[in-house]
Amino acid sequence: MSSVSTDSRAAVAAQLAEARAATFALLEPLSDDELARQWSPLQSPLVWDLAHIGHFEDAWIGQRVGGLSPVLEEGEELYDAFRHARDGRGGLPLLDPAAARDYLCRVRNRTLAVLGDESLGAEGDPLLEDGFVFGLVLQHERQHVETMLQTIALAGLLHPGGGPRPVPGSGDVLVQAGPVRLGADDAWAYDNERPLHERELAAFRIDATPVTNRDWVSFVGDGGYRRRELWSDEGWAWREADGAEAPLGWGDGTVRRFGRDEPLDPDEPVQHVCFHEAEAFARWSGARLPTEEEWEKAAKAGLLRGIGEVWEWTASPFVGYPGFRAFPYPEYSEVFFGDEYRVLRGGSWATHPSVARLSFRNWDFPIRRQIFAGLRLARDADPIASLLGPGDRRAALEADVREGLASSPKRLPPKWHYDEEGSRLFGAITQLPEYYLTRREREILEAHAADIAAASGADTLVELGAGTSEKTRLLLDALRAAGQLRRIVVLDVDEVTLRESVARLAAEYPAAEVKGVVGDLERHLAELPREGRRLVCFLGSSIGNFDVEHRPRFLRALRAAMAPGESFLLGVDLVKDPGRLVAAYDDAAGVTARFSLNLLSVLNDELGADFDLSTFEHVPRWDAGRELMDIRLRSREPQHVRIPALDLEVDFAEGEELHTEISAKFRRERIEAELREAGFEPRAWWTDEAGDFGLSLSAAV
Ligand code: SAH
Ligand code: AVI
Repeated sequence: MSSVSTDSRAAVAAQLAEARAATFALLEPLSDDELARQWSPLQSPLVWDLAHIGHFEDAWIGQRVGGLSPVLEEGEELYDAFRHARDGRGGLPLLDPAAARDYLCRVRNRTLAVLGDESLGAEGDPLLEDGFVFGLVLQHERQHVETMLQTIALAGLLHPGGGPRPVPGSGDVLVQAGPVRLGADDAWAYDNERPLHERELAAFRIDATPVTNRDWVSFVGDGGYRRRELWSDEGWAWREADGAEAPLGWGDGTVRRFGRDEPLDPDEPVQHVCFHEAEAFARWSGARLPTEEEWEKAAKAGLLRGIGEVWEWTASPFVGYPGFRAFPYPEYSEVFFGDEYRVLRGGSWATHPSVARLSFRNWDFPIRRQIFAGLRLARDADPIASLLGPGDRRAALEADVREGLASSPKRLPPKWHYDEEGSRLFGAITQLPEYYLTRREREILEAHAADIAAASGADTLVELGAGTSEKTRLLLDALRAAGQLRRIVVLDVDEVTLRESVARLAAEYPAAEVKGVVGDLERHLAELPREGRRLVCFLGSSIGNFDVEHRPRFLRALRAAMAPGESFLLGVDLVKDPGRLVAAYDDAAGVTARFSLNLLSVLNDELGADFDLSTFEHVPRWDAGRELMDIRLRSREPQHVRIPALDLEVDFAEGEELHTEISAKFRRERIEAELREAGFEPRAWWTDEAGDFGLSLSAAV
């Protein structure tokens, strides 16, 4: 501290005096009995905190820096925080309040003497650099004032009180992907805030304001504390054991504050909730807790309001930053690292500003609610991940069209039917009297969704070629009813339909995390999200649209993307009377024909082709040998088609057919053999009453 001027010594002394005045003022109204009582196993007796403040100061300044012997012989034994757990401190032979105050004064006199010593810091002790050790002692005392205030609140002792100021809710903000500088290198920053370092974060959304009492009232009213699916296993175990039905201190429209029942202010940030409650609330809101990195990035960018009203739970466990070095002693932070604690950020109304810096990391057990803690919600920036961006989609379409129209016979892959209009037309097909597939599959799901939920034990439903996920609701409802549903992932090539579907699913299943993946089943199975225990569904007999020779490859790729024990639910249309099959693909209203022709519209729209749709006709045939519907578009006349985007010109002879789709029909033995071949073990098989459609549930083995 030799580099520190007399002025800064005076400033440190003034800050020490101010902190001490606050400590004494806080306890002044309380009787000796109130100070000495162990009010809760969670908190030390107030008189312990008081003397502990003196002990900490003496240990670091008088003893460590000044080289003096302890002011109190038994100080270490009684007041070292690691000697006795909080709940045992009431039974110790503690100093009485008067003696504790006297102890603090004697320690302080020595501190001031050390601070005034002109030779201080001459030997370059890192503890003294920029007066670090004085900052340590100061912040420690300020933090204990907050801890003591928690005890006073918990004990219901009458006190001038205080609480968070109202911060009316005001929507969320988008934080763009990019780097953030985390931590601090300020002279008085703690070791756990160091080193200052940079991290890349994905884009996210975060609420501008903390969750309010108004929000929490809705959560309680919606059965938030009774709905198992909103809680983690650990969180539910806590809720069951504690019996919590609302934040600590809530009555009927009131909140108990320092021994008084006050009306609940709807605009105040909620406080006295534990991490588990915060997490359940976030899930109920269709959101999540921010990570501490996200919180710090948004806070440092000045995007957050209401910081410093309540500590805010984050999703982050308390761990050291890369390059962490314990200083000045491992017991400050390092011994708490691990996944037992969760980080809280920001500071509460009871936190002194010298502690409530944006890089400050508080931590506590996830079950603690006596702290002045609330939360703020965050969300992924976009629930849709695109593996098939506009560029990729275009490149794939171009390659398929170039190759397909150059081959003989001409052909195009069926996936290109599905732009927004194609998906709409498919929706119309499912309503046609001739198209029994959707209704039959729904009938099976109505009868067996609960069996499927139970047999799969899944907490995550992944749907391939999801479309609007209409029938899938039956499975989702069954998973939800069983208290299993955590996550929904829907994959489709059609981004427009997928986005709408994800928004609706998120609204209908607020307790689940909903993700959409824009992707191609033939290319992107390996990139499916892997979280949770998954039930992968491929419904509607869409597997029948793959080329026969691609089916084993698809099933093998899917198996490779799954973990043993995960489940696969596959819907297949069964071989039946050809008359009914052809009718299903050649409906009287002509909807299927429009669906088929839409493939040419996609080429016109996206590649500037000049197909005249009226010169092609929809031709569905039953291929009895291969047991599949073979669907083509036949040119009614000789014609010449231009596709400018590909610099391609194509001729069609009169009657020439373009292969657009097959729709294979199945028999149980055959599809089960194919599943086995790919590494699945068929576990259950159901059909509708009429035996038109089959649903197979298998396990990845
Ligand atoms: N599963 C729904 C929808 C079936 S329609 C049901 O059972 O009713 C087929 C769906 O698969 C469409 O939404 C289409 O966009 C999608 N699809 C077709 N080929 C695909 C492919 N290769 N990759 C991803 N999705 C595909
Ligand atoms: C999506 N797929 C299962 C439908 C089917 O039945 O093969 C597509 C379809 N094509 C014409 N009509 C329906």
